[in-house]
Amino acid sequence: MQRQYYFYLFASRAFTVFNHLEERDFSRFWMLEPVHLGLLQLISYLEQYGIDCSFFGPISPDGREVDREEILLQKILGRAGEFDAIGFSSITASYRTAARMAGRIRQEHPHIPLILGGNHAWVRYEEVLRESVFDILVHKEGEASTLELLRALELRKPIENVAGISFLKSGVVVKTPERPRLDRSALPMIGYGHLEDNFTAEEMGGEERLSIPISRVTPLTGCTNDCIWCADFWKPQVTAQRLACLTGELSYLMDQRNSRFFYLGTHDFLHEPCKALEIAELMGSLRPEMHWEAQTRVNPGVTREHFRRLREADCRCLHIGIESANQGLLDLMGKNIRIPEAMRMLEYAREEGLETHTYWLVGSPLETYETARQTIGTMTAWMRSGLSSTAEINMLVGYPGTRFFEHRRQYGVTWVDPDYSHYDGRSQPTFETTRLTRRDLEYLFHRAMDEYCMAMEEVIGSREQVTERLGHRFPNFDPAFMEAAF
Ligand code: B12
Ligand code: SF4
Repeated sequence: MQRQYYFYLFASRAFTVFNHLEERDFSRFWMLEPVHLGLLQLISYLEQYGIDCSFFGPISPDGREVDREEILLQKILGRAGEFDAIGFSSITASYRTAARMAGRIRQEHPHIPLILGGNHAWVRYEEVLRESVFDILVHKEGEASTLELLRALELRKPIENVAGISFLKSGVVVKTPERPRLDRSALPMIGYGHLEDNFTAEEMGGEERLSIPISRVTPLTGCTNDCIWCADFWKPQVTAQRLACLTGELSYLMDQRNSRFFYLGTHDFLHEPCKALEIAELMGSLRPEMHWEAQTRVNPGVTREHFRRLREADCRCLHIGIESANQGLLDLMGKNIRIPEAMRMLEYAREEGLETHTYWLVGSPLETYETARQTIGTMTAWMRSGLSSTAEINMLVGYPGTRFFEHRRQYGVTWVDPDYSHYDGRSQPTFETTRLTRRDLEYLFHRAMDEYCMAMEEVIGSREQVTERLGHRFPNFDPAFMEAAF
């Protein structure tokens, strides 16, 4: 069912926002897998200060299924002796893999300091330090903390004075003070040049460089809202990248990485409509065959005129989180949107020629069978009416560190899955509540995907018709590529 869901998700996007992409671009989607923006950003920052870095990432040549973990591990082990420290990045779902790989490195190279960064390490720092071999955890933004940490290690100075890290000292967990947020507006460009550090020509499909047909750029970061289940730490301010830096990044991606579409990974693009239009103007001045889309929140202050100007600037689509069709649940989760306002915003955007992509959830806090059915029904109604040109539905994962997870009893949660590797948002329910069992959640999610596919079939055609229309632009359904591309 999930494959069919991905099929329709892919096709609906291929027929709308990606309709200028060619067979060649689609055949390169697998190249998106190793692009890790956080690590590559960290590398370019450290190199400014004379610290040499090498980037290792997973790759599945031509989309073939390979043992990603083992191949990656062998590559790191093969070169480990060259490094003064080895760092891993993980989110909750990949934490166990990172810990397992670090364990193998520790066995063969017991003296190399092992560092972990990324979203999971700092929300569970005590647990991670106690149960894994990682020596030091870098919390939240990594750039300045890692630089100071590496300098201290190099000079054999105590690391207690480095803000933004945690480690074990004589068996006791030490957490140093938080570091204020970095001014990210002038960071050096993401170190894309390091992508190929550890790939053979064969792994890159015989090409000299990996292509990034769809690129994610972030001219704005942060969100002033606070949904109780949001695991994102780039809150609460909205900060902007300098336009000159953005221009350089866009040119690089178009010229050197064959980018043909930009996804603005902004949490709230229309937070300040004037700023958004300034960015839009820049995006609109790119090559005519270049298109873009952005992620934003529902904002009742945005007018038709704003949408018209976005369309003129070649914006193809806006991504908007709706999550639930039940206003009571939206209020409870702190989403801070009103459904009629969301509908009006979508209507205006559609009338001005923009596509709209909405996000929905099964398993919102205090969800019942009825509210889930209401959400599924509304999502499919909006897809059928065209209010939402395309859509995505996910099962809520309560990530450690979020209010939903930490105060779960308040939300009727009776069980959480202890296996973090299931927290990837696609395989199975990770909690159970007094209102919905795991089986209920699983059933509702399957039902949601099923109804999604039925609605899509009405809108864009049967599988056979869609396959025919797609021609050679056929997707690879490996979730690693689907996630990276959509
Ligand atoms: C872009 C993005 C993606 C992209 C690309 C990811 C990438 N690796 O570049 C794609 C679309 C592929 C993606 C996929 C997924 N993502 Co995602 N993604 C994001 C997003 C929006 C931005 C990440 C980013 O680039 N940030 C900017 C960079 C600069 O920050 P960073 O990566 O955090 O890195 C900084 C620090 O964390 C630290 N750091 C990171 N690593 C390391 C390592 C070391 C050694 C050190 C010292 C420091 C350090 O330094 C970096 C620079 O400051 C975040 C939300 C967010 N805004 O953080 C979600 C987010 C990270 N994703 C999330 C999830 C769940 C997923 C998926 C599982 C979704 C799914 N259902 O499939 C997949 C899994 C993919 C995978 N295999 O890892 C969750 C993770 C929650 C959690 N606690 O686990 C987040 C937080 C979104 C959310 N709110 O729920 N994602
Ligand atoms: S609106 Fe989006 S980014 Fe902002 S808190 Fe909610 S889920 Fe997180």
